[in-house]
Amino acid sequence: MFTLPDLLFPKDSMPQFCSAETFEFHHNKHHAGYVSKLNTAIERTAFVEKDLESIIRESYQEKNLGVFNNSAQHWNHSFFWENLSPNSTGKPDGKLLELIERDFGSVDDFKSKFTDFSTKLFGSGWVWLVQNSEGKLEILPMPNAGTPLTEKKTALITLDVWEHAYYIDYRNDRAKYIDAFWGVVNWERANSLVV
Ligand code: MN3
Repeated sequence: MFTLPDLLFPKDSMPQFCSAETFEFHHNKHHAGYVSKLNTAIERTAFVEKDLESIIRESYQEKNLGVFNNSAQHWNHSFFWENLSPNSTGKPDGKLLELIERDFGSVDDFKSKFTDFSTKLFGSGWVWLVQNSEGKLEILPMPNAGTPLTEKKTALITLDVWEHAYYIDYRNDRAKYIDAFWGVVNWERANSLVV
């Protein structure tokens, strides 16, 4: 049985990005819903014995969307919470900074490209900063429950652009939500994931 992970920050600690009400709904209703549907979907199947990443990869291969969507949404949301911090340093550092400058030119160029993909992703989905198998950074916009686990790429940063992530605070203004995201990115955690 999978369980909903606790948030590592108080729900009212990032009002400049999302209100406590948004975190409450997003975590306790949406994320919890995926966990609960995942548990139901894998009941009495061979998936019960497997870890989350194997379930995501195998259900994707088998086009078992009921299992894939809920398992990937569970993993994506768990990753998303950890890449937010009320004590964001505001800019990348270390190896991550070097790679961003190498592969995008500058931090500003990276942010503007990521912002552009996030603004233009049609419908619901996720935008990821990933590292591919050659070590190069890429921005991956992925619809619905899309996750870099199926692409064998290492996730470094993600932004949830499903409407449920911002509608309470921003209504339909996704651009304003994306702009506020840059103030709460947990760059230290992203840097620690660089291969
Ligand atoms: Mn979400």
